[in-house]
Amino acid sequence: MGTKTLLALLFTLLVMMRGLLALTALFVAVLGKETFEGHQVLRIVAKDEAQLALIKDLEDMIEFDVDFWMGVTDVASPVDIRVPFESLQSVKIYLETQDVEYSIMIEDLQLMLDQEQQQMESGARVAQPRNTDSFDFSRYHTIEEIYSFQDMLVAENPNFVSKIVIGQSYQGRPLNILKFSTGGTNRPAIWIDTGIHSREWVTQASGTWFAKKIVTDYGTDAALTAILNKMDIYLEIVTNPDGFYYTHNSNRMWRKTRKPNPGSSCVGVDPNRNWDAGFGGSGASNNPCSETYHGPSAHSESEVKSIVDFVKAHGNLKAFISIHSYSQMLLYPYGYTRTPVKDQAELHDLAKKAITDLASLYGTRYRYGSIINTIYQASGGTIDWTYNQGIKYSYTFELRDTGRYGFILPANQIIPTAKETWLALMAIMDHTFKNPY
Ligand code: BHK
Ligand code: ZN
Repeated sequence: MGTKTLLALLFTLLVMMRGLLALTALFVAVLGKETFEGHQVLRIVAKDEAQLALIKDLEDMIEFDVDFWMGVTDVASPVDIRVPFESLQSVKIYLETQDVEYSIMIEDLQLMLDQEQQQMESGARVAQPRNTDSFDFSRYHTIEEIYSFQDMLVAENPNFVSKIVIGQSYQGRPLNILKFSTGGTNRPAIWIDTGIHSREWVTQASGTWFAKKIVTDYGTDAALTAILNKMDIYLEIVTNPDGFYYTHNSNRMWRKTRKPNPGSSCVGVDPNRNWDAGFGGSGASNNPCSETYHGPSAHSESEVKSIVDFVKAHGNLKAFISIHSYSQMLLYPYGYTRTPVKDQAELHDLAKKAITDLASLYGTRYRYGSIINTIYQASGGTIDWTYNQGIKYSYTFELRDTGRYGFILPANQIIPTAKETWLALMAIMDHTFKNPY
């Protein structure tokens, strides 16, 4: 039997299995959490451009039900994919018949998730923190816990921290941002967001740590104090609350928003493809079932539109930092076009300084550069839009790790991750402060 016939056969089988999977999804909706027993994360390494194209094709083969954890970059960079147990054999055969090399990064995803859950529950047995000093930053927290942390921080620092509700998520959750301000009106400001992709849990956890760090360091750390005497900081920790809730209660691997797509059984839009910067171009999908679905129109997602409205109404943001995980990169625009930004040289040098500072703590190594040159072409991304709005210091972080644990980063890495990232954030904030424009 030829490879072509074999593949055709496989596809037929897979299409049949898709029906089964839809049924599974229904059960999950009724019974609770999706499980990932037997799901593996494979690391694929392409030998040449032809193999790279074959791996890219996997992205469009919805039948395979493959979830790209780390997308296709270039021949030198591995691609990480989560493959459900049901598709594992066929995907492996697909790779093997084409002589594409891969290794197994995660043998059984559910085992890892069970550990994560166990650690969260052992933390939950500790009494609810009554103030932010007793908040346990070394564990992952639910949206309720993070929202209550935010309120405690505001209550403890009424003259410094305030909460602004910039809108509502699709499901009606508040889109909260924390404002750190020592006075003035509409001061030049720095924006930081975490968790726009809900499954990237170390980002929301780090964001929570940053909030406490700002309060602790103001008045004691000279550099941060100087910044905050002239500028404000805005921090949105749970930028995709519906998705975040869903990762805790239904599907740990959820990335997108939770808005239904008319005419499709697939839910959600990729909020990092929904911005009005090359919207709908290469590097985004028009398939609602894709993890990179750009949505019906730019800013169709209220989680995105609320930030857009805030940024425009504020009009004085000088830095915009959007935090993702994983892969250890510091990126600047553009993602949608090869045309370099006019501030490329400055953004590049500052990125280098920031990742050097980051590495000084534990030696964690970051790559840096423009999105399109460093990861892949991606249209409709957050910081392409903010840069085009005139916010020069627009950056995206991809926090730890490089794929050993991926999105399931063990909780004991939260504080180290937050601490090292803070050094890079300080470098960017300090540069922004010292280079007014
Ligand atoms: C980052 C910034 C702009 C465009 C793309 C990216 C890479 C990011 C993505 O949206 O595909 C990868 C990712 O979620 C993992 O955080
Ligand atoms: Zn992301």
